[in-house]
Amino acid sequence: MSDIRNIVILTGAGISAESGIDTFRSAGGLWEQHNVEDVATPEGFARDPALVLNFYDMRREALCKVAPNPAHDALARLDAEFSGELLIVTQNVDDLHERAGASRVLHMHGELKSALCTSCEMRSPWNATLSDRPPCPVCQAPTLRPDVVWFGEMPYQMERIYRAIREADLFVSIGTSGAVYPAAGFVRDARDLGVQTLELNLERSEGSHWFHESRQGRAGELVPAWVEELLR
Ligand code: BV8
Repeated sequence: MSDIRNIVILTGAGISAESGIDTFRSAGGLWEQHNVEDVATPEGFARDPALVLNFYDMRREALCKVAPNPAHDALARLDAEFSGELLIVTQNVDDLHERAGASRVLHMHGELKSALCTSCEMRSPWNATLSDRPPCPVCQAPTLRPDVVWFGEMPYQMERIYRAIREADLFVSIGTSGAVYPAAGFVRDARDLGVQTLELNLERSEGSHWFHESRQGRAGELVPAWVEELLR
């Protein structure tokens, strides 16, 4: 591992599971409680904005009740101590990577703590609710939506992500089912470019067979052990 100079890490809901944030596809997960088409698509938002705004208000409010877990802490340690290039690409819309102290974080599916105005298209940091249709801090129109990438919408900063993967010598996927594209395809892009690939996940995922190495276990145990191994 000593010749590793450039790492891209992809994280999914599994890294936040031990912090008490529901994953999407595990038993009792978010997609069992809500119909994806109703709460995570532009069509669902157009059909019933109140339902969607309440869904994200509930998740935003839950953030203050959870804390980073040892997996987030280990990635923050890597961010602080690893002298090479590092990019943490997260599919998660929670703020636990940042609260653990990581700074090189890219939210490819947006963030609960950001609001997007559909009138002026400006983004504003947001910790409150949106279901009461507050005025946009920039243009005052009552047209704020969650700054979250829904199904059918283009994830954020894709060019920057693909450039980072091209330049990486290690791609690590942590806590994701490999069910949603384009994130689920990153391992294949990496592998086609000769990048070493490692998966850390509770169970085998839909993409496990694409990884050079796949370790099963809880992120709270696997990630600190992997970071220790890398930094030693
Ligand atoms: C796009 C934000 C194109 C919202 C999310 C057919 C084929 C291929 C693709 C498609 C297709 N039909 C449609 C598509 C495209 C679609 C897609 O991939 N659909 C899938 C269902 C087939 N993708 C899109 O629409 C994307 N956009 O393609 O745009 C485009 C092109 C041109 C112009 C415009 C557009 C956008 C997708 C983004 C959707 N938004 N999230 C929100 O959070 O509410 S998706 C959401 O689910 C997550 O963000 C994440 O990306 C995705 C997967 O979730 P995971 O993070 O993996 O969580 P999951 O519960 O699934 O798994 C958790 C894992 O953790 C499990 O494996 C579990 O074992 C593990 N785990 C649990 N506990 C632990 C653990 N691991 C370790 N430790 C533990 N303790």
